[in-house]
Amino acid sequence: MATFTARMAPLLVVGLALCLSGTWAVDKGNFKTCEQSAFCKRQRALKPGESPYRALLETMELTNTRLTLQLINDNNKVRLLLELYRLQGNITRVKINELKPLKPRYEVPDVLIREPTTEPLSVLSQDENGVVLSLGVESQRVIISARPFRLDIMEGSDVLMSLNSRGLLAFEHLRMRKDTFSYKVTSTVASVWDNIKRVFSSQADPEAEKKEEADPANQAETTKEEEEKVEDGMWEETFKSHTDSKPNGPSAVSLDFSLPGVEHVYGIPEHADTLRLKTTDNGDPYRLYNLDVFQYELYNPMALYGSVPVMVAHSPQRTTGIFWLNAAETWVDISSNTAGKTVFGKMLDYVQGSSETPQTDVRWISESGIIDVFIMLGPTPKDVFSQYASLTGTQSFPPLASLGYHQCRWNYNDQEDVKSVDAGFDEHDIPYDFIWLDIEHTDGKRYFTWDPHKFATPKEMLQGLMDKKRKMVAIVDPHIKVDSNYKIHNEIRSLGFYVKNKDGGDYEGWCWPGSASYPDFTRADMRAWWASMFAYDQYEGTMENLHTWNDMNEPSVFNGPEVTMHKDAMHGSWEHRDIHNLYGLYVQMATAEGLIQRSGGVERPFVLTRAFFAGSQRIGAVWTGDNAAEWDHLKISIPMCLSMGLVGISFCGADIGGFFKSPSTELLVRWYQAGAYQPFYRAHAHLDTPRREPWLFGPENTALIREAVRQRYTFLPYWYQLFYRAHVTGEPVMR
Ligand code: NBV
Repeated sequence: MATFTARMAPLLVVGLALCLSGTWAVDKGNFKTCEQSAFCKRQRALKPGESPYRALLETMELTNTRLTLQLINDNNKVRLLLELYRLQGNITRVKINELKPLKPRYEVPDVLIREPTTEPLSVLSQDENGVVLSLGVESQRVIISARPFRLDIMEGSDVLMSLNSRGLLAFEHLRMRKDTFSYKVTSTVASVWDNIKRVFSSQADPEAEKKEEADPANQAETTKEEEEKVEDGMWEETFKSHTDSKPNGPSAVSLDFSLPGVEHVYGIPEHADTLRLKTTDNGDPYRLYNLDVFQYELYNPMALYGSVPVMVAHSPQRTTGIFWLNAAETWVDISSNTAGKTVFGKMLDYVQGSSETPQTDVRWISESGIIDVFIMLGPTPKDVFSQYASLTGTQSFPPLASLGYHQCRWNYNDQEDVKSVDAGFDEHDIPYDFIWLDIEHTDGKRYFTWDPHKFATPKEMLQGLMDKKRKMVAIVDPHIKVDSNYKIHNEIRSLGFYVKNKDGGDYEGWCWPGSASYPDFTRADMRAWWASMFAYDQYEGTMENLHTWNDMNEPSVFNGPEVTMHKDAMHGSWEHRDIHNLYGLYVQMATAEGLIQRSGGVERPFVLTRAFFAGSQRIGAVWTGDNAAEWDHLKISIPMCLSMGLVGISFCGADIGGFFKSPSTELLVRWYQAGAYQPFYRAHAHLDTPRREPWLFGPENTALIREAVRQRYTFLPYWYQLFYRAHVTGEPVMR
């Protein structure tokens, strides 16, 4: 592993200086393309065609609300188990897992608000080619075709959505590594499974064993290992100087969805791209992998800080949605039969009576986990919003003040500075509610502490703000300085709460404090401990008007692969690979819980996060990270926040003025004016940029900014109302 040393810090500074002096470009070489991500490359090499999967109709079992069916891959004889559910509110859930995985595969916890309510399913007809199921409402049916396996969801004579119609279902089963583990190639999956169980179970049950042998599902069609090719990147993958050890080998899952009648698809944030998603035939798929991307580029499908694996498909007739519940690195390909056709071309088709219906095809590829997909059948956009909300919850209802204006910069230097900025607002008669402190307020980047010189009396500062009914936000990042004199570090270490590296030691990476470890937020006991650290007697110098900002929670690891955590780091028995996109959600969840608890469960918390996942809307606000003081960045803030709203996350904003570089006065004013109409309204600026408080640009511009901020406050009751609606129904605030 390449280590980042203090001697390399100047490089970082040079990087920052370069970007501040004007050359804006993401270093694409730091981030993988699909071609450089072994599983994406493998899966994308699979072209549409006949699927090797066959549904074994004789294995079908139907209880009142659950259908199960085995699928077999005719190439390698590995069996999968398909489960199908009809959920309350016009949602169909399809789960596919290995019938007998060598070990359990990760199923995402804590994102669904509850176990969804199932509704009755019934078989309408069945023959050797397939099964027709009734979905109970509006003549909706699911047709399961056996050979090859595909699934069509119909309403009347319309196909609403088809799964595996392009034959791209792929499920890399867990397997033994051949060169390090010798076993007979003729052994069956079942016997490997049995051996493992025998070794690990102290009380073998002979009766159960007999039953298993009699089960046809376990019998040896399965000389599967004979067939399999070992490709580069299956058991180890190197990117730049980082090697991913992949102890579990290949484990990717993939599935295609066809959307007849659909020309417009939206969602799957976070990408700095147009609202309507583009086809990906001539480039990379959209990538969902929470990453700290320095100087992100606009209009491309590269991953950014957060991921919500939800796509909304819209046509004048119907809106549907796909929620792919998987927290591993994911890529989404989009193609369309009308892509590239001009409006004139489409009209010509229409006049000439061309019978081809427009269609969008999408394909989801994830590195590990299972296929667990919720198909939200609309039919209206509002229905899709409430269907998604019924699964993952709605936007938390924010404290009213947090909908006002926020004044931030990296950094307000000391208490005096805070006081004078605060006074500046009064002097210039500009309303504001929150002033923010970035990482420099801490004692050497030790979160939950204050710099003893610059912020010697934090309570006094907070009280000063409180006297004017104002609030403050202080940053708390999840990388913890490895320092035996730091209470937070000592406790996390002694409680064994850090993420582990592949060899079992505490995972260490490089971040703002230097060497840092990362609490394992996937653990409920860790989250409870973290929450308890926000108590007034633990987090010294705090009061009820201090709220929290979680940054760098992708997590960002300066010297890690793609600036994040190694995929073979361990969270208990799960690899970081399985949970990566969930980490940021858990950080914000534990933090918000802390703020709730410290108020005795009375107050609604305000917590801003940079990384997010499906369900983050239940916790707090999100911003679009490190943008730049450029017109294009102001423009992109609109589709970026609209996209998030479509998938539940309404409380979204972009740094007003742009984080990197210095805005022209006109850009700054325009940004204040546009930002006043976006849900989260915060000005922010990089450490090395000149100061830009609203009164520093001459009286005319101060007046324009004052006017914009006052407009925001004039509409505050309306914002509050919109957020209440979002909280109750799931409909987006920004439209
Ligand atoms: O904590 C410093 C910054 C913060 O101001 C910004 O908003 C975050 O997105 N943080 C990133 C780390 C450094 C960025 C170069």
